[in-house]
Amino acid sequence: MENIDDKYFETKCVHSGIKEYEYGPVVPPIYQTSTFKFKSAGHGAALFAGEEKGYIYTRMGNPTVEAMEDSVAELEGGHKALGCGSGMAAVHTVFATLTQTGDHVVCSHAVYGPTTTLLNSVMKRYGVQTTFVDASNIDEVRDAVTSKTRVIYIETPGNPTLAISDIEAIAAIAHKNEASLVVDNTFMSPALQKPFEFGADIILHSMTKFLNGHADVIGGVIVVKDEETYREFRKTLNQLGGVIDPFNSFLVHRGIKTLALRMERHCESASIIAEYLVSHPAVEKVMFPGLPSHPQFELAKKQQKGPGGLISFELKGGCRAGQNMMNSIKLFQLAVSLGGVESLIQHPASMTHASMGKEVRTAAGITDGLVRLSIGIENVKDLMLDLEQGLEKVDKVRDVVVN
Ligand code: LCS
Repeated sequence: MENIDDKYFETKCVHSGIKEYEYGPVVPPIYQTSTFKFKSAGHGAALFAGEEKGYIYTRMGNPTVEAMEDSVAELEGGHKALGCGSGMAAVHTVFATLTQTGDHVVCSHAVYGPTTTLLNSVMKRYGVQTTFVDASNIDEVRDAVTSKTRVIYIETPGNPTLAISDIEAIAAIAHKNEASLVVDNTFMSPALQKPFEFGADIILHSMTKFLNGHADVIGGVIVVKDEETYREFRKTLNQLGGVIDPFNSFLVHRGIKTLALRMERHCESASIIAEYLVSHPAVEKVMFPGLPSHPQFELAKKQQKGPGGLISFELKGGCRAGQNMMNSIKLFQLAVSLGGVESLIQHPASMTHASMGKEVRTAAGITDGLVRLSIGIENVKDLMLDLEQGLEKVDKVRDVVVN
């Protein structure tokens, strides 16, 4: 790369979204204000009419929020971004903007539980029907599309099975049918995957995860490719009101500075741990995009720059063994969420994906014995020692029933 304006990804993580502010601060100030004074009645009217640029009211825009939004938009290679109060607020805003009564959505089985539940409850009540498919099978996606399909929605890798969908092939199906392809890029972050480069129309993230990276913020973001789409989304978000606040935006923007570094460590340590789990006698199956045994290993190499920091695995002793292990582990924290500097362990069937119900979970390949790890940035040797002592105890305690 020869042009100083292009910048490498690591450099963008540090500098993106930063502007000139009064007194020359190196990081954006936290404009912790709900509203902004107008210079005159005419000025206020001009701002509302969109004839002048400026800030009105923090739900409609705020400089600290905007700095973070511009950073994410630049890292994803998009036009603009919209900060949301949570990943789910971003998911809801996407469906509320792109669909109306009578429309149809094709959604991957392998998505965060509440995304499935949102489509099966709120969106269904509003008359939007969804067909869930195994989006790693391109024929299933193609067959599910109807003349009413407005959105194809995928998470890749999917939560928690780490199934991978072909963004480029699905974008082609979407565009042939005048539908939008929405990609939840939470598990990869723009450090590892750039869905726009493969034809996605909308990207969203739970910023609660890798983008912030420090388990101290709930936030979401939507990234779009053009001004017209941005305005449509901004209108909906202003009405729904699920915006992020300035302080949380500041924290996410700060977290992003180390995104490239953190993702390198997440990938490196997760790769070592996945290999270790494969060779462990108590482990039945390991799902990790960096393993050649992953069914979409070649696709992962094509569209991902790394395998990511999530590993799902099944123990030979099933659910009981998984529960025993989770109760024995010391350094990994038994908690939902993912993508932070600290390693976490959780049980999707009884936790993150419990709301889906057993039937929907089974169709999505989420078995009762599946355990999910989010690998943090601790020394990998400490993590392995902890797993080793946890895996020694898999057979010791009573079973757990998951409804
Ligand atoms: N998309 C993905 C891929 C997610 O993993 C999550 C949350 C969301 C969207 C929703 O984001 P939130 O509203 O929580 O910011 N995933 C979680 C998980 O696996 N454990 O706890 C939360």
